[in-house]
Amino acid sequence: MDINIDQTDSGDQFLEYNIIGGVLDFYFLAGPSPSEVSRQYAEVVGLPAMMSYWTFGFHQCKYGYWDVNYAAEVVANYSTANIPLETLWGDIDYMDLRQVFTTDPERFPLHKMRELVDTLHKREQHYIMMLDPGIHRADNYSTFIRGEEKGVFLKADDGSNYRGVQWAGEVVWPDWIAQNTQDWWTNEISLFFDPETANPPRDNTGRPIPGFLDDFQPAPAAKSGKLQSRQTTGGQMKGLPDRDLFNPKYRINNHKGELSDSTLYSNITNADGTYQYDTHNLYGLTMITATRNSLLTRRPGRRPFVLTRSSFAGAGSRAAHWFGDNNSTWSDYRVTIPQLLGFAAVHQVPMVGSDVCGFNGVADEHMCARWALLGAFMPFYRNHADISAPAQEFYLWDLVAGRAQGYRCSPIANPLFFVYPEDAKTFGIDTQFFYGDALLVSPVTDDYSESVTYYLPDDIFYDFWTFEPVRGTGATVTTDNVMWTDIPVHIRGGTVLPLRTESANTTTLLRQNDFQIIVAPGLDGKAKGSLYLDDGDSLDVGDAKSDISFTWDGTTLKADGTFGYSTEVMVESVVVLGGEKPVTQKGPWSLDGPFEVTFQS
Ligand code: MIG
Repeated sequence: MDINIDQTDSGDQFLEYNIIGGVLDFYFLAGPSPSEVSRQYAEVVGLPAMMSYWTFGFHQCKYGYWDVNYAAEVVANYSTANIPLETLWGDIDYMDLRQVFTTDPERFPLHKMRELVDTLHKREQHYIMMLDPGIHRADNYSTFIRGEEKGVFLKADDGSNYRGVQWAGEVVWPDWIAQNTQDWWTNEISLFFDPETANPPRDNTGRPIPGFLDDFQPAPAAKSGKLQSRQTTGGQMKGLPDRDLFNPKYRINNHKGELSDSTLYSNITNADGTYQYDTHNLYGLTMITATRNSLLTRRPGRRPFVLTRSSFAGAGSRAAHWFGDNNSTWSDYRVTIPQLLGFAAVHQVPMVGSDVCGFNGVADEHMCARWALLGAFMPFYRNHADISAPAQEFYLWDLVAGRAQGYRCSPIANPLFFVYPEDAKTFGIDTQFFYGDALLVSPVTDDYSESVTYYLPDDIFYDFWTFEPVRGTGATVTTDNVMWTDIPVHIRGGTVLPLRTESANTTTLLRQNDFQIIVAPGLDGKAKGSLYLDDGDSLDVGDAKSDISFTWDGTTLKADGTFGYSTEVMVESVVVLGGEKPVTQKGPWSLDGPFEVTFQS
């Protein structure tokens, strides 16, 4: 589809949709405030999925970790450099000949993989493996054979499997709409995780063995397939008849060439008779839906983590999103802010982030230093690079390692105009954002620069690093000499901020640290904030959660709400900003129930 945002000759703004297929569900969300529009959108597409606490930790990935030893070394190097590392990723390197659900017997042999993952788990770290949808079409590849048996692959218009070329060679692709695809996928995922069946005997690709069970027999793919046309015509909401599926009369303004270039042919049919022409935008969404279901079957009750770069409306209720293969350039560093804001504040996909330090090309120390700082304020925080890119792990450079040892708190990002909808000067700002609604992040955005000019609304702020009050005047401010280990962050007056007393190298350790509560009074002297606590992993926590609200009336901090999550973690201290210097009271206060802390004025 083409979406044009433009103006008429007389200056009236309009929005124009030109859509060549599919179904258009059109809603008007009346707000009136921008953040209300966002909440209303969530009512239409679904609330974002709960993410496990550990997924907010720092992730390291790279295409081209060529064996299990290299992967282990990366983990060790992070520890040696004392930089937090929560999760290591395995790109397609781990696969045997790039076939999903297999491991390379020489470079990633199974017993070493188990050792790697067991070691990570002992250290409270995690391992995530990448999956591709392209399934190697080979008669000795059991994932393909089982899929073929269940009829789960997309069909060409003569009813045969649609075949293409991808990582493993000749591949077919799952039809996520077909009846058996979910079961097949769930089975493949659980077989891959299940140590007992990780080394199944080779499938019989030769002669039948009479008198033995089915799984001793040659797999059906080895027999000759009967072709069955999937084409249907008209009248079933499957698209208008007589369309030219390759060259529709309206040509979308697609800079990537013809509709079917570099992707599935638009005339491929899905099991329900629909065409990829109409459904292609949903391919990624249907894949993450199936994958989420598979993970839920494997570990019922725990929050699945699925990450995709192919999204559609509603993706946030199933998965996290990253922005795909970006470049190690300053402009791609800058664009991560509007990308974050679009997904987190508007599309309701809050678990979002870019490949930190960039995927393609060469990252350098200065750019990576800035990117590491900015990435820490994005909900999904992963350093990732291509096989052709030089290594860019944070421990490689002093400037980057310096700050990567920093701090992280809860996600969700807001553009400035969500927080100051009355202030027209905030409308176009896409180089700053609020992390939550309390922290204003204003990174250095110019190439190799040490200064930044950013906007401070007419309000009271406090420097996040020094706690000094800063009176915003609805104008820009320039800060020079911003160190390479520094990122300007301000606390918005009127907020109460629960922070962990110190950072830690894994979220498991972080969760054992106490809280320090920062009170940042607004211009009226008041402030409020909140703290949500649960076990960080259960899908349904029932009553075992605490939803605590903090209010500050000028002299007393009151903590109230529900306290169903029992924890030994305490509130260690309360710090009130805004006087000549911050005033601190030491607790501890338990998080098992309401409490109050009064300051003498
Ligand atoms: O670039 O699996 O977006 O994250 O490292 C080619 C290899 C294919 C694209 C993914 C990227 C991943 C890479 N893949």
